[in-house]
Amino acid sequence: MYLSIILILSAIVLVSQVDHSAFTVDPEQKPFVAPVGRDGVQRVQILAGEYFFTPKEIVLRVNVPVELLVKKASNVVPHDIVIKSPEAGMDIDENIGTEPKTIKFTPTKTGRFPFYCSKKFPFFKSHRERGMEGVIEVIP
Ligand SMILES: [Cu+2]
Repeated sequence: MYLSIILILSAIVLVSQVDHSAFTVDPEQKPFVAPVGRDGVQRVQILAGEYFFTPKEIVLRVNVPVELLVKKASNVVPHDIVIKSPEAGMDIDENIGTEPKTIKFTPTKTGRFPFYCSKKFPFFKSHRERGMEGVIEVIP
């Protein structure tokens, strides 16, 4: 009897520990607020991997020029970055290599706009479905 109570109690402790860790915030998941350089350009470095972008939430100012410095972690899997929001001044579709590539644009509208990798192997889920997507939030 006592043994089963102890077992139940320890099970509750274990479950609550698991629960607790599920609420731990991953620092990489915080929105990245792009700093504006002395030259008036806001810059963000983006890393592409299997299957993610870091940072995956980017905060940009409207009507301020942007330079994204994009590269991928390894050369094994092909990746690209696509932002299809021409109404907001962002119409981008660029392959990503292990050498950093600079992508320039100026967001012209506030709002939340998706970016993603459009690569997909036949018969497999797309990279976007596997998690290679993020959001650009353009603020006033
Ligand atoms: Cu990809």
